[in-house]
Amino acid sequence: MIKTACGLDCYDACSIVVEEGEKFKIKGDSSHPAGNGALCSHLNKHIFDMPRIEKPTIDGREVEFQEAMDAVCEAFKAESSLLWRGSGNFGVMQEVTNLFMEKLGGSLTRGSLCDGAGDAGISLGRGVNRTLPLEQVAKADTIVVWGRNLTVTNAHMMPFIEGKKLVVIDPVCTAIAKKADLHLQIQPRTDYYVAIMLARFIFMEDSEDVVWMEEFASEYEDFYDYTREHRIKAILAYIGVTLGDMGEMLEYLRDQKVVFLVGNGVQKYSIGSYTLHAIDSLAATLGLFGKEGCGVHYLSNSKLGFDNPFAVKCDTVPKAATPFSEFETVLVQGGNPAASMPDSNRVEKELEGVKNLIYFGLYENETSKMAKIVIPAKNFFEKEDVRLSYGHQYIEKMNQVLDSDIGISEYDFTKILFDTFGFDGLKSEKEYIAFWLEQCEKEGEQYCSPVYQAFPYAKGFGADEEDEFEFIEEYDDDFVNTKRFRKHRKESKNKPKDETYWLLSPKSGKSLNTQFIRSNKVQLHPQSGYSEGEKVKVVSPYGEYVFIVKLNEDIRAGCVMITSNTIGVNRLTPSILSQEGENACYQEVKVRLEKMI
Ligand SMILES: Nc1nc2c(c(=O)[nH]1)N[C@H]1C(S)=C(S)[C@@H](COP(=O)(O)OP(=O)(O)OC[C@H]3O[C@@H](n4cnc5c(=O)[nH]c(N)nc54)[C@H](O)[C@@H]3O)O[C@H]1N2
Ligand SMILES: Nc1nc2c(c(=O)[nH]1)N[C@H]1C(S)=C(S)[C@@H](COP(=O)(O)OP(=O)(O)OC[C@H]3O[C@@H](n4cnc5c(=O)[nH]c(N)nc54)[C@H](O)[C@@H]3O)O[C@H]1N2
Ligand code: SF4
Ligand SMILES: [Mo]
Repeated sequence: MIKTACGLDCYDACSIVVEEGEKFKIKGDSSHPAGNGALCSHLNKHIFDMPRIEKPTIDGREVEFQEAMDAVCEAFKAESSLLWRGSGNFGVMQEVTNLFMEKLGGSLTRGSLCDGAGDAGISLGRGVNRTLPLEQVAKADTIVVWGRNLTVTNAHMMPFIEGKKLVVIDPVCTAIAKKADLHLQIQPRTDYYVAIMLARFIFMEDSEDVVWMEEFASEYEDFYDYTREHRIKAILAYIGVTLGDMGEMLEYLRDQKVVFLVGNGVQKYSIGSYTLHAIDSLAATLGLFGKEGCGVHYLSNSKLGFDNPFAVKCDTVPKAATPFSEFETVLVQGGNPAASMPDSNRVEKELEGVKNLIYFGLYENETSKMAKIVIPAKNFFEKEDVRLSYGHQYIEKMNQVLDSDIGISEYDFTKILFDTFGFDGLKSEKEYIAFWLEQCEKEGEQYCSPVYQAFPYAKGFGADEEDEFEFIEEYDDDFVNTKRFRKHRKESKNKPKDETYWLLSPKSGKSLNTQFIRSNKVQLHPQSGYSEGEKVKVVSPYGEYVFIVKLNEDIRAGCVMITSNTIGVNRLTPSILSQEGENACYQEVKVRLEKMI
């Protein structure tokens, strides 16, 4: 029996069994501790339905591989080069191309489109962002799903939360919210305040864990004072909850084993780091670190504890606001920045200013269409790799389980560049893969993170576990009623009354970001006055686009939802960076709707 693992960017990092027989058939690995023997529709269907790029092209003309790679090598002789890597494949071997950029003196990106703001907030409090093991999730009394669309983006977590008390904090009444004992359908971008208010109430009623804090978070009295600087009545009104809701919430937190499953949704804002830091500070108030059945589970740092052979010293530019046109040659690998980055209007202009845009990927998309040179890649079934996970502690060897004439692996691509430029130092693919796997812990046959701890932070915080937890002590909000937005509203011809909506842009079950099935819909609350199937123009300070209306009464009034696989969604989003973590801020934007006549 051959196994491999799913390379898609997803919490679950499923292990896959390739069934014996003539035809290539796969199924979930029922022996894997994180899966339950099932795969999702991306692997059961979408990935096999998706037409691949089969031939390399130069200026749209199909060419032989040799000619295309000669053109790539020629392009890298330019004055300045940038590698922009997306997360289309999560295998560690994706990063091997860094080694070429270092030798060449090219640039890479820093920061993130994804979880960087939250990660920065966690690092401020805990020093390092460790994984909360799934067995602790399974031992909790209460699960708080906080801005994570569990059934869609992290379905393999479901068996671990079965039968527990369930609270969901989300502006949308998601499928998991419908199952919850309590759903706080809050106003977007108010999670920081939710956490601070809850911490304040915990202190007020003396439910805080003084014994734990005395040892691990001794500045707690300052934190209590800090929470008291926040006015209760005004803030609860701003969040959109009542004192009664908060009282009910406390019932689920007080004197219990609690796990917060915090998702990407809470931190797609300039203030995203403060939100995670505040949630962690609430968790510390309750003494939820280092204990059985307790903790905060966010997208963890999967490379923590590894000596990364692809870590290089290069100049960097911020990923979420990349100034592409400053480079003569840009290699886009495993991503679709023309659609996935915020502020597509800016990105498009920037990409048009690149002399040699090289796209290295599997599928045609907005970025491949703009590229001068297109190089087809091998997919994760067709090459060797190692799969780490940001959702759990388990690690898989990804084996080549399919032969294909299509495409080239990242390793082979890098090897050609090294050979052509006469660079030395590239080791064999096998050596790199062995180097990653050697560093893993092993539980029987199962690879595990080298820094796996059953009870993370039980000894302390920081990389050496010698520090205390640092509570949040400042919050710098620069958005609510920003001058920029008010100015825009004044200048706008079709003056909105007051119908400005928060843009929610979560993931879709039909796609993995922009891979697979795309959408053209904007989801509106029926109260918005629009009808199903109608066209509507959505306008933000950054751009506008026409979508088809889909009514959805599960969305909080005052919000619209456009999922990340929707064509045109990022014409509406800003290319600002989060205050910490240099992350994209997809939801730091309000939009208005214009009727199409
Ligand atoms: N099917 C599928 N699975 C995926 C992906 C995919 O594209 N498709 N993408 C993968 C990737 S790259 C990532 S990063 C993960 C992310 O997966 P998740 O962590 O689930 O993140 P999102 O889907 O972006 O948003 C989660 C929830 O946050 C809510 N939300 C929005 N704004 C707020 C807010 O201000 N406060 C609160 N409390 N909630 C809010 C949304 O309504 C949504 O229900 O999923 C991975 N898994
Ligand atoms: N509006 C909005 N925008 C978002 C988000 C959102 O929630 N809302 N989410 C953001 C997040 S969390 C993320 S992580 C980003 C993701 O954004 P990107 O990292 O740009 O990922 P995708 O858009 O999914 O594009 C992935 C591409 O990788 C290629 N690919 C797949 N496998 C391989 C491989 O093995 N080798 C190579 N060379 N190429 C491969 C495929 O051709 C595919 O088109 O999007 C961000 N953009
Ligand atoms: S996309 Fe996620 S849930 Fe689906 S098979 Fe891959 S790892 Fe598992
Ligand atoms: Mo992501």
